[in-house]
Amino acid sequence: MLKKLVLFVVLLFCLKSFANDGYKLWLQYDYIKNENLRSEYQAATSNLMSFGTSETIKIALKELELGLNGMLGSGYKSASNNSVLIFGNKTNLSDDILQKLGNSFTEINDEGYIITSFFLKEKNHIVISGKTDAGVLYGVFNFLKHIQTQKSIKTLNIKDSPKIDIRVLNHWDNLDRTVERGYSGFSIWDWHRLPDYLDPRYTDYARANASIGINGTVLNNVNANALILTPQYLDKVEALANVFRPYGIKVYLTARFSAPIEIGGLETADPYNKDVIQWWAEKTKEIYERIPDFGGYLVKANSEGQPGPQNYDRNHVDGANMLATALEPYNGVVMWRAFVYSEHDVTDRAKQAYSEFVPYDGQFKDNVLVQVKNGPIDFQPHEPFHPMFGAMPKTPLMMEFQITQEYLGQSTHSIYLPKQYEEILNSDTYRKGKGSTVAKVIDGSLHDKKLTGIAGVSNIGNDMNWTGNPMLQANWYGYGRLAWNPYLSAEDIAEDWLRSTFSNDKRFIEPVKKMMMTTTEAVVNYMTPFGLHHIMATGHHYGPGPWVSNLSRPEWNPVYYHKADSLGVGFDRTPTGSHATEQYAPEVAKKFNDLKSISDEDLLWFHHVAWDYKMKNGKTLWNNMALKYQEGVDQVKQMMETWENIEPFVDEQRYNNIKMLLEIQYKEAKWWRDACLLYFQEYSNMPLPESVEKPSQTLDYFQSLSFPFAPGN
Ligand code: GCW
Repeated sequence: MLKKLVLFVVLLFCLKSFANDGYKLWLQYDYIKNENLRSEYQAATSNLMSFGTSETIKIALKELELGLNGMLGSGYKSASNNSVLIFGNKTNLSDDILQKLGNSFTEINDEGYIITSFFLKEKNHIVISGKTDAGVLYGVFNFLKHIQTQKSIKTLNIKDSPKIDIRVLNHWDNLDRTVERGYSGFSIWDWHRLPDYLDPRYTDYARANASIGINGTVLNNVNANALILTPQYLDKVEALANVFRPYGIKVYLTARFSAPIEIGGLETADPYNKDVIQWWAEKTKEIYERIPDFGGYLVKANSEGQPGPQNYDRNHVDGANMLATALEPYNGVVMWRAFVYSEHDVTDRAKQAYSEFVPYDGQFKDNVLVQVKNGPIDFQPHEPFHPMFGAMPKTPLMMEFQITQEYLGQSTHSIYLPKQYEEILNSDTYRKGKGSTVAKVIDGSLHDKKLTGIAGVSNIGNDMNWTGNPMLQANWYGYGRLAWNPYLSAEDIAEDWLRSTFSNDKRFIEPVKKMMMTTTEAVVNYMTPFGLHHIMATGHHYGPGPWVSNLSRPEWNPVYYHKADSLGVGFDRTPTGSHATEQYAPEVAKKFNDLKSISDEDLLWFHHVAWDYKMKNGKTLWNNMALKYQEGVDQVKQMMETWENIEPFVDEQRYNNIKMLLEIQYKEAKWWRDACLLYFQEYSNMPLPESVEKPSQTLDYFQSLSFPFAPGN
C-alpha cells in the first residue's frame, strides 16, 4: 500500500503538468522524453526542404516546425546533416526524387499523399508528396502523427488517399451566434465583427480540420436564415473562405428554399418559375465571383416547418435539380437532406424518408447528393442503420452523423461516438449480397458512384476547449478520421487520439481506451436499452421523459415510440405492425422480424414484447430491462474509477474538468434509470430485481422536473 502511494506521488510529480485548457486539441506536440526515440526523430528531420511557394506549403512548413520544435525541443535542428526531409507536390519535385518515387502517384488520388524514405546521394531522404499541395499538407500532418504517437520512422512507405470526396462538418449555427443543439458555448463565427476582424480561432479551426482530413464546412444551420445569402453576409462568408482555402477546406452554405421571396423580392419560390430559376442562377454566380471554390448548398426542405418545393406541389427532385442547375457551371453540389417526416402520416415515422425518396432514385442531377441520417428516426443512442442505405443505387447517398450529443447527454456525458459510427458503417445492407456494408454505399464502391460524401453535425462552440468537454474532442477527431477512411477501427482511432492529446504512456492509454470503448454501450444501457428510443424530455431532449404524451403531433411524443401498455412494450415494425422491416433487404428484414434472430439491442425498436417474455439469457424482459439500466449506471461508475486511477498522467486542468463531468454523468445515469424504471413499472406491474438499486425519488418527482433554460434549443 505504502509502495503504491509512493509510486503514485512520484509519478504525480514526474508526469504532471498543471494547466492545459485543451485548446490545442490533439495537436499538443508534447516534448518526447524518451531519448532514443527523440534522437531517431531528430536525425531524420533536422533538414527540412520545402518545394513550392503556395500558402499551403508555407503552412505545412510552419506546422512541421511547430510540431518538431515541440516534440523534439527547439535545438533539434543541429543534430545531423546527412538526412533531409523534403516536401512538395509532384510538379515541384526534382527528377531524381521523382524517379525514386516511381509510379507511386498512380496509387493516390488528388487529395492523397505519399510518405516514403530512401537513400540518395549520400543522404537519408524522407519525402512527403502528393498531386496537390493539399495532399502534401495531409501528408505532413500524418507524418507528425507518426511522431506524436511515437511510431518508428526508420522505413516509411505510406500511400494514402481519402475514400470519400466530400468530408464536411455541418454547423447548426445561427446568425445570432446561438447554436441549435450546441452545448459548447456560442458559435465560433463572430458574424458581427466579420469580415474585418478575423479571429485567430478561424485559422486554428481550419488547421485542426486539415489535420484529420476534413475538407469542407457548412457554416450555418439547416434551419436556415436567408440573410446569409445577402451581400452583407456574403462578405463575411468570403472572408472565412479565404482563411480556410489554404487548408484545403471549402465553404458551403445552407440555402433557405424561400430565399427568393425573403431576400429576392419575388412572390414565389416555385422551382418551376422562371424568375425563381433566374434568381438562383444569379445568386449562385454572385457567390462564385466572390468564392471561386465555393462548395455548394445544403438544403433542409419540407421538414419540420422548413419551406420546400412541396409548398408549390413540386417534389424533392424538382427542388434539388433546380439548385443543381444553378451550381452546375461551377462544379458545385447540392446536398439535399432526407430528414423528412410528415404529421399526416402517423403510421410510422421511421418509414417516411424511405417512402418519400426511394421512388426518386435515378432522377436527381449528377451534382446532387441525398444526405441521410445514420438511422431512420433521429440520432438516438442506438438505431439500426437507415433503410435508404443501399436502396438507391442510382443516387449518391451522403451519410449524416451527429457529433453533437443532442440525445446523448449533451456535452456533459463522455461518450466516444466513433464506436457508434463504426457500428453503422459496418452494418450489412445485403443490397448486393452479403458484405454490402453501409461504408461501401457511402464510399461509392457498392454502386460505382462518382460523387461521395459524409457530414458530421459539429459539436464545436466558442468554449475554450472547443467541445465543452475535453473527452468529446475525440468525436470531432474520430469523425474526421472515419470520413477519410470509413474502414478504420474506432479503437485504433481512440488510441491515436489519446496519444496525441494526452500521453503515450501505456498505463494511461490502455485503461482509458478501454473506458472509451464501453461508453456507447453504457449510454444505451442507462437511457434506452433493448431498442427503446426517443424517450427524452420534450424540446431540449435533456433527461428522461418517457411519460410525455400531450404534444400536438403524435410522433413528437415518447409514448408513440415505446407504446408501453399492460401487455408489454416496444414498436411493432414487423408485418404484424407498421411493416417498416420491409424497407430493408429480405435478409435483413428476416433477421429483424424474427424474435429468435433479432439482436437484443434492436428488440423493442421492431417488436412489441410482453413484459414476461423470456429473452435469450432466460430472464424476463422486465428483469433484463431493469438490470440493463443498472448496468449502465455501473458502467459510468467504472468510468469514474478508471479516470481517478489515471490522475498522474493528465494535467490538473483537464483531469478535473473530466472528473467533474463524469460525476454529472453518473448522477444523470441514475436519474435516467430511476425515472424510466418507475415509469415502465406502472405498466409491467412487476418488482425490481434485488440487484437493482431502489429509486431515490418518486415518479411524480421526476415528472415534475423542468429545465426551461437547458441549452441548445
Ligand atoms: O434532431 C432534430 C433536431 C432539430 C434539427 C433536426 C434536423 C436542425 O431536434 O433541432 O434541426 O433534427 O436534423 O433537421
